[in-house]
Formats: sequence, C-alpha cells, structure tokens
Amino acid sequence: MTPSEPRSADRQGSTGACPVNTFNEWDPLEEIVVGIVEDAVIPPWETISPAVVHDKTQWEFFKSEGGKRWPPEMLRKAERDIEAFVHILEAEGVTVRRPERFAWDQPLAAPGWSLPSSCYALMPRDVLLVIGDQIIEAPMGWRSRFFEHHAYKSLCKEYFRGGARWISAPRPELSGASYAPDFVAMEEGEEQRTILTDHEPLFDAADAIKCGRDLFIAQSSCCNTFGIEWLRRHLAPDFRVHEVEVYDTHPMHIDATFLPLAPGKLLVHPTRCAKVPDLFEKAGWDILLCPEPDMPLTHPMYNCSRWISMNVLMLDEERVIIAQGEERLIAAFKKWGLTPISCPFYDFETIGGGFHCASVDVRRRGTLQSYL
Ligand code: DAV
Repeated sequence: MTPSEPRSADRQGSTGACPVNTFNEWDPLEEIVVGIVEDAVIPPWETISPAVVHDKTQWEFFKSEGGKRWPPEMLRKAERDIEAFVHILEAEGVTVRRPERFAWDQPLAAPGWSLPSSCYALMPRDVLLVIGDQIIEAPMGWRSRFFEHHAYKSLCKEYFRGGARWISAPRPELSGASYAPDFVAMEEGEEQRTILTDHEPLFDAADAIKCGRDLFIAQSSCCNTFGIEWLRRHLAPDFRVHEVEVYDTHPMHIDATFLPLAPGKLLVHPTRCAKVPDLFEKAGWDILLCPEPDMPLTHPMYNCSRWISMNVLMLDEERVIIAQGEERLIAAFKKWGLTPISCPFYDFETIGGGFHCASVDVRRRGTLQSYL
C-alpha cells in the first residue's frame, strides 16, 4: 500500500461487512440514526447562546424557560413529524435506528461551570461525524450538549463490535477561555466574526459535510480553526479537508449553507456561502442556488432559521426528502432532475432542525471515490 492509497479502501466498500460505511450524501441509503423527541428540554441559556439564537426577542424566553420541558403540545406535534420521517425512510427500505432516552433535565457541571440541564437527542448529525468506517464523537462547543453523545453509546458500541472504528475527538474544557469575552453577534454588513477562540479544538459534526474524498467544513459559532485542523490531520491521508468561507451573522453548521446533493449538484444558500470552492467549477458541477423558503414568517422557530428548508436528506442520487410546504425548492429539485419526497416537518423544525440535522447516515452502499 502506498501512502496515497486510501487506508480504508481495504476494509470497506459495497461488499464489505462493516455496519458503518458512508462517504457522501447520495450513495443508496441503507441505515440511519434518527433523533427522538422524548425528554427534550428547552436549551438552557449559556455563554454560547447569544451567538446562536438569531432572534433577540427570544433571549428572555431562553433565560427564563431554559432547562424546562417544552410544552407537551409542541413535543407532540414535533413527534408526529419525526415519526412521519421515520415512516418514509422505513417504507423506502432504510433501517432506522434511534438513540437512547436520557435524563436531559438533570443539572450538569464541570470544573468552572455548571448548567441546570442538557438539551435533547433531537439531532444526531451534530454529535457524531460518521465517515468511511469510523464514528467520531464531536468536541461540541455548547456546554449544555457536553453529554449528548451518551444517547448514542449503545449504538456506537454495537457498530464497533460489528467492525467500525470509534473515536472521540479531544474532550473540550469549555472554560471561559474558549469564548471571546463580551461577544456581540455581528450585524448584517459587518465583517464575519464568531464567538469561539482557538483555545482548544471545537466542532459539531454538522459543521462538516462529506463529498467522497473531499470533506468541506466551515467555521461557525461551534467550530473553530483548531477544530478544523484537528479533523484535517485526523482524516489524512484518506480525506482532504477544505474550509468553506461563509458569511452569516449566526453561523451554525454547514448543512443549511452548502450541501453536495449528488455528483455534479451542489446546493448553496444564496448569500451565506461567501465563496464556492473553485474545485466545483473546475470539476463541472452545477451550483444550485436555494430559493427563498416558503415557510411563513410567522411560523415559530426556536433553534434555527427558515433556511432550514435546504436541510434535506438524499436517499440516493435522485430521491430527496424535503419539508412539505417548500414548494419553490420542490419545483427547483424537479427542474434539477431530482425526485422530491415531501414530509410534514415544520413542527419539528420549530424546536429542532431539518431532516439532515435530525439524522445521521451510518451506511450507504458505495465506496470511497473522488468527485472533484
Ligand atoms: O439556518 O439556522 C441551521 C443549521 C442546522 N444544522 C440555520 C442553520
């Protein structure tokens, strides 16, 4: 084996028995983990919150209600959406796995900080970076999400026993040294800035997105350059890690900004993706601008923006799961040669995120290839 050959190719591939095998967003999906709504707690207000909560009118809500359960009616509606998503996946022949329940309402503490509660197991995409045959537990920048990987331990152990590699990135301290002091979120028009310092490596798994041998990642309110460098070195030489430049007042995760849907098709947010890496144009990819979301401006959103519309999930190179109501993007997908499958999801999006956030693909039928 020469150093330029993928180390993983020997162990992986469509015929390999490893239960974990995923290199991109579009190979035929076989197995996926989908988050659960049970036990979800309103995220407690913490140092990182002003950087991630877009709507300042919600700050008081989080300060007073954070750490309590969401109203049962909101949870019931969110659960109806996520179960509709699971139903579609299963009907399409995909194996769906779920995290374990966990007492998110319990207080947590580390030397130097404490909080009244954790959050939820709504969004596995943020917690586990699954790439090739390995699962990487992300070093998350939210203190309230410090123990979120506990909900996935049984699954990780099972996948490990089945042959997958399983590793945790260095566990962060999340002391005051990780956050810029007196941080104020940028306004539209100001120069890009984020709350994180480079004191220690930090990223959420959803800050990165796979595209075969190339992985794209962007700095955000939960991803710093130290985190990107850690991942770059950890994944070399099998994968090339590229940083994507974003322009976003409250940057969080790459998957509502930059989403390679299928070979030759890159979906981008019309303004957040400050510069599409040259690689795509050189390789002849189509750069598809996501149309304005259809979600009514009045729809309540506590965790993300209406642009969660572009947070879709590919079942294969053609079929894409998209929120019911997003007519403009549905029409665009059809024009771009995709087959949209719509699923009610606005009520899940109220407290969580999109289909991509709410899941993490564990196995797709395919091999490591270069698309760029
Ligand atoms: O538009 O609020 C959310 C991304 C979640 N993974 C947004 C970005």
